[in-house]
Amino acid sequence: MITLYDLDGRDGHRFSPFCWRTKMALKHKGILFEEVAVGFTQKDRIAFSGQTLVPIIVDHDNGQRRVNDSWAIAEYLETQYPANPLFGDAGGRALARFVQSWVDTSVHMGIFRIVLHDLHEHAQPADRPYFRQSRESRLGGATLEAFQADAREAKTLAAFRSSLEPMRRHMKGQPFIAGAAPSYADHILFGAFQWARCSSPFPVILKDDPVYAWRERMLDLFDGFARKAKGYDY
Ligand SMILES: N[C@@H](CCC(=O)N[C@@H](CS)C(=O)NCC(=O)O)C(=O)O
Repeated sequence: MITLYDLDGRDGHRFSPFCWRTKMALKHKGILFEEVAVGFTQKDRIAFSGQTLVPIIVDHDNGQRRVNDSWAIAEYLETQYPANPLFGDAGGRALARFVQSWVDTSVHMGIFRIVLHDLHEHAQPADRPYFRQSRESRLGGATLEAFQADAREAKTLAAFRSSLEPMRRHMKGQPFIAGAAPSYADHILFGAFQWARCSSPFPVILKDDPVYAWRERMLDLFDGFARKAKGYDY
């Protein structure tokens, strides 16, 4: 049994993209886990990990081992629980690493802008001043509202959707990033779309997009585990 520390939004919305990577990895491995939801400002509750971010796991079947950072967690799970591989071989791990670099930079930045104010509205009320202050200072002083509105302008939105073109082309030959079955690379990208889906009714991708069809396949995995999460259908 594993305990996962996840980010707590309002009314059961759990939108952290990095925690989604870990949740999908745990389901992929078939490992039982319980979730502990922690608000943005409840840093005291995760102080035991020696840092301030989620996801964090505690593995009760392995000496209460604690691991933080979604990539470190994926590697830990792969080593400790080799069944149902997340990466496959060294090439699969390298592919996942590349996908992570692409998602952490390009895809996250695009989605972040589009749902920024909705994220604020889906944070716990007590966490909203922290969220606003930390994100607005990261954005050089622009308000969340102004930044989100700008990202939803037709031109900016089209630029985001065209940034997904590598994935769109890749999907022509296969249903998942590494081939016939989902792998950790898929969970990384999927986390970004769950971030949007669990925090915003705004459709970041459209139904006629092959990326949408891939996201549907991901939502169906593990008996619709991610589809059941509190969010918005589009
Ligand atoms: N590189 C880390 C990033 C983790 C991260 O940024 N977590 C966010 C949630 S999505 C967080 O804990 N934010 C708390 C805060 O902003 O104070 C990973 O892959 O796990």
